[in-house]
Amino acid sequence: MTDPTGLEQARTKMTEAGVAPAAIETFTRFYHLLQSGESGLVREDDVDPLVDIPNRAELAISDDDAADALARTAMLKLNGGLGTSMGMDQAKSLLPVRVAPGSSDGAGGSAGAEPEMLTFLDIIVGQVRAAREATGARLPLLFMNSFRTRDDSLAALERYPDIAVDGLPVDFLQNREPKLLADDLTPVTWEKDPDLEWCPPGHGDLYPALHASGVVVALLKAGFRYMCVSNSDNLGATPDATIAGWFAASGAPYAAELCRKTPADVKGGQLVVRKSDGRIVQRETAQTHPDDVAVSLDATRHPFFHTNNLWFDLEALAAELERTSGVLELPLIRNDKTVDPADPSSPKVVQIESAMGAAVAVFEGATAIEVERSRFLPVKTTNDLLVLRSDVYDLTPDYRLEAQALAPLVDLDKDYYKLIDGFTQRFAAGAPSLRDADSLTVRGDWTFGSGVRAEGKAQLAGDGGTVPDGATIGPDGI
Ligand code: UPG
Repeated sequence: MTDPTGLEQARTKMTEAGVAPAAIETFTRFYHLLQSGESGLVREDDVDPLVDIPNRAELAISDDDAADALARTAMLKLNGGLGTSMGMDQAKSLLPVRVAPGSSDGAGGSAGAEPEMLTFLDIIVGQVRAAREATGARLPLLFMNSFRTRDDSLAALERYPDIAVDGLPVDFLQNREPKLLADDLTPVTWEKDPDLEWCPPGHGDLYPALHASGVVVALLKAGFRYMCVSNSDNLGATPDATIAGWFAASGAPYAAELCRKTPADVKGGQLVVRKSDGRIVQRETAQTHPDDVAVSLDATRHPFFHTNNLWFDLEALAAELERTSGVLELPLIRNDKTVDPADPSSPKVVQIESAMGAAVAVFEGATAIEVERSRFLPVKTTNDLLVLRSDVYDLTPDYRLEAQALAPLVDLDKDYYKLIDGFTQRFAAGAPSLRDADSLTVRGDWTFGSGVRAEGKAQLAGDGGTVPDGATIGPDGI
């Protein structure tokens, strides 16, 4: 049964905590949807695949048009999420990813100076600085942080005082909302750690958070017209003049970058065409009916994956935020969890969430573009992190991760490698070479020595042990 006072309690809690009015109204709208049993599901029978889109590789944009559009583009990174699925209680973007160029990789495990490791944030800053230098574009770099990620991220960014330009802020804060008890939808109380009573409302909160921050208006005043938004865990989303030029010429208010789907693309979303009105809508994993999961992942029917690299015309965005007071009509995503994610016996809660990319249905004339895989290198799991740390990629002097081989499908034993601590311990001597691997499957508790190579359909099975320095792992193990 739903407690009729649940919504009022939640609104009061948010008001007292100083949450922005647009976020409280957004929460209220979603709360009503939740109460009415709205699932947000997008059923396969109601949609057609989205297939007919331009391809970045085939665009004919003049260098001048591309440079002109990039000069009016700002970069925004979504940085509000914690790497909870990897057992982190910090921003995922603070994870070390690569050894800095020129620093020893330490893969010999020998004594001596520790190699300098670059985090996602370091690499993002490096990419933007390099693009500024190469193109002369001002390229403001902004982050959307949450109350969980702000302090740590800003502290890490202090070493880059040049990332803010034209008096624009380096970040703005997204909102927070109460977790709701699954039983009666009242705000949960958790005296052990009252911080855990709150959660960020998903990246669909971009819109109320932008509205409250005034950032869109500030960017327009500073002479910017376009904004490229992407996940801070996607190091492929570098400043791109060609896409900026295409987007400017398209006149579209909004565009999403899509990538050809691979077997690794399971956590995330896709765009589909709603049969009832021909509009492009987003379908996230959480909005996919269990009976539709297989078909949604079938690349022969739905060839593209949603990268969450989005382009906004700032004038259109400002107008939409103004028109709606920051409360965009996005679908609800219901996320069932426990109040303490680390304690499965703690009370069951519902988190009300929404996805940034669902706004594709809100903007009349929204469009999409196919991009190369190099623009989508997401790190959702330690499997993805291992590939990114390996020699499958080279880190170029302009901080791009350049693929040297097709990325293999890595599947590490969840019992030992799912959480970042376990993963780090077992790969302390460095990531194995994966350039010659089609896949790497590890079952059991294996600790990797240095200079290890995986080849073909590499597999380790059994209870585990040590993979000696210099060993080659093949289809039959070591
Ligand atoms: N994030 C926030 N605030 C939140 C929640 C997440 O800033 O409240 C950030 C997070 O830090 C990360 C990004 O948003 O940088 C993406 O979040 P994540 O949970 O990793 O991704 P998903 O929400 O599962 O999927 C998004 C898109 C999906 C796309 C996928 C690509 O919704 O459509 O396929 O990213 O990786």
